[in-house]
Amino acid sequence: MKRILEELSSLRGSRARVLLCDDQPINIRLANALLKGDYDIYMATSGVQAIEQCEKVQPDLILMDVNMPGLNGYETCERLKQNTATLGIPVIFLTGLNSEEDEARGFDVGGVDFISKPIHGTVLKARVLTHLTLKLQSDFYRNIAVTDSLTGLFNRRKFDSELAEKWELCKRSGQAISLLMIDIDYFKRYNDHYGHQAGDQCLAEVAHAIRSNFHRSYDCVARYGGEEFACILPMAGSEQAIKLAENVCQAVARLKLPHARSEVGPHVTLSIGVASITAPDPGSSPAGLIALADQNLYQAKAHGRAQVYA
Ligand code: GH3
Ligand code: MG
Ligand code: MG
Ligand code: MG
Repeated sequence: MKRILEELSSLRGSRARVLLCDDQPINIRLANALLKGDYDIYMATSGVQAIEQCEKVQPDLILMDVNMPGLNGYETCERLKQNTATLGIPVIFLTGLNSEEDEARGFDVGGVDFISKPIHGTVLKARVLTHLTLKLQSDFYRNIAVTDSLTGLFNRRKFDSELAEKWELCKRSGQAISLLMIDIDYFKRYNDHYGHQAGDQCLAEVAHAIRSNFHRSYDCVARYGGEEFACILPMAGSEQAIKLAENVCQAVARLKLPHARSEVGPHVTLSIGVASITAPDPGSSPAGLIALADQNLYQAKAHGRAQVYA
């Protein structure tokens, strides 16, 4: 088990993070002494502090006391499970309570395990290791499920679910949403001239340059298919979307990737179709937004490529 966790930690490039939450510093010290050799430890002495820490450091596991002044451990766990940003963090209760009802309540509010004090070091360490391994494994597979392996961008599956979600969000809140459809110009010729492996390398570099223009956490940049990319910009109107699209073109131009067979210049260029909706109509679906971005991409190609069309 330990080897698997070490492998998963090294794959993601950071040690597992454990948050210790207990109102008694002596209990935190005890658990810390047992775990600090293997994990990065964070501490909280109240439920409110634990919630703050969760949002800040995204721990992989919480050891949670139950009896605490203010929010108790059960209430804290319930709050964490109501927030999409923290609901995936497993909670192990570590408490002086030991009745069947107490334990059942712990599972009821979303805990994954329940350990009654006094602490037995080897058992605590084994349970922590088990739950951390499950957590990092699940993160690993979830990550693979949404990532395009060549470019590191989100994949088409994630794009589809993000668009549906962000469309509904903008519909409910009456806000604008924009979409960029991006296509590399004359890419078939690039492959023919430089070879498929160089083509792959080019796709990865272009993807990285595209990504570097997006700084809002809720923007989604995806590989839509082949040499096409798509970006969802929730809460962004046409002006902002066009500006971003221009920036994306310039970022790729700055790479100066040689393209001897392109008809629009000596370097790799992009054509981008931009579509924006001021506020999605009730009952509407995002299919119209995709169709519009596609049409505008076609226009960008027809008007000579290496340009943004909105
Ligand atoms: P246009 O300017 O009209 O977009 O021309 P194009 O040649 O870019 O468009 P076309 O759709 O004819 O060709 C796209 C090419 O992209 C064909 C395909 O070989 C290449 N391609 C798609 N996916 C990959 C990939 O993963 N790796 C590599 N190397 N090439 C890919
Ligand atoms: Mg306590
Ligand atoms: Mg294409
Ligand atoms: Mg193309």
